[in-house]
Amino acid sequence: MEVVARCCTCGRKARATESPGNSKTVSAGTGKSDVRALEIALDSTAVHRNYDDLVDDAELGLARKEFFFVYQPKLRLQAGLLSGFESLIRWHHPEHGVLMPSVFIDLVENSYLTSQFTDFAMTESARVLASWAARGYGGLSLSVNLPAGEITRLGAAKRLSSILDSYAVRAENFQIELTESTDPGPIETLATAIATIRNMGVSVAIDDFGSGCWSLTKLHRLAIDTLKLDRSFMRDIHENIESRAMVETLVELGSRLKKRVVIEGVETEAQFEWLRGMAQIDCQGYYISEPIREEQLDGLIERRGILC
Ligand code: G
Ligand code: MN
Repeated sequence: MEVVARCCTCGRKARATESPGNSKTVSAGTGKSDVRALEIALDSTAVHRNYDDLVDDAELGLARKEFFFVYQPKLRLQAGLLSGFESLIRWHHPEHGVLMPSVFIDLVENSYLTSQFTDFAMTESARVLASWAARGYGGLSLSVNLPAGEITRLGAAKRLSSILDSYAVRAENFQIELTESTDPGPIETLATAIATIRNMGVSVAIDDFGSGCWSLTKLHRLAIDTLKLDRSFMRDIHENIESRAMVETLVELGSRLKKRVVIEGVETEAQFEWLRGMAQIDCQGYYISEPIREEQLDGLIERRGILC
């Protein structure tokens, strides 16, 4: 089957064809780095289903285990070693192939399925963390993307705690990335939920900081551990002195506030080399590694090494 896919960096369309195994390969008449940056992202217009049908499909898909996670590493820059991973959901749709979250996550998060997906994401991550610890990778952290509403929901912290207990996972290795792009709700409610979760030992990150709803006021009010800078800042650092100033200043702000800072969207050697001049930061992006399958972890760790 041929589908239309979209390049994450340039938005250009490309053809995706079925390859052996259960994912697709994507090729396009684009430059080398574009090809590297291509991910299987179905154009939402290519999914010819209405909202209710897609929610039904997603519910069925959950039962049929069509959803899976890939894992993208973060590299602690100064040490040159992997510090942890982010789990990223994918949907192996029976008709449309592997779908990126941009196609379905809004729909899922605005439906009655939200809490089922949260449970699935937390349980899968706990299972994976337990398997990493058993294989000697106990130093790695793993983060899960969740909207604020999922941690402020009644009983959310208790549920997370029971999932971590059932896999005997150290809470310190678990992180929640708050993914909100619009209003995360009352700030006091969110601050309380974050405090409860951090008291358990789980850390909390603000995802895509600098874009969407994450203002400096919110940063000021929320006691979080990690700032993940929106990847748009890195895109043109080599052409734009102001982009460089933004990244430098936000990193400085993060470290002054004693937050860990993760730079997202590191796609080229030149971007990576430029970042080397900075203090303690973590880097994430295609230059370090694209998201990988669970079974590719050993190979990546062999090549990159991990923090103890
Ligand atoms: O905002 P968040 O970090 O949760 O987004 C993760 C998404 O970004 C994933 O779907 C992942 O595949 C994609 N991604 C990861 N690294 C890069 C990168 O270097 N460049 C671009 N454009 N997208 C990336
Ligand atoms: Mn994220």
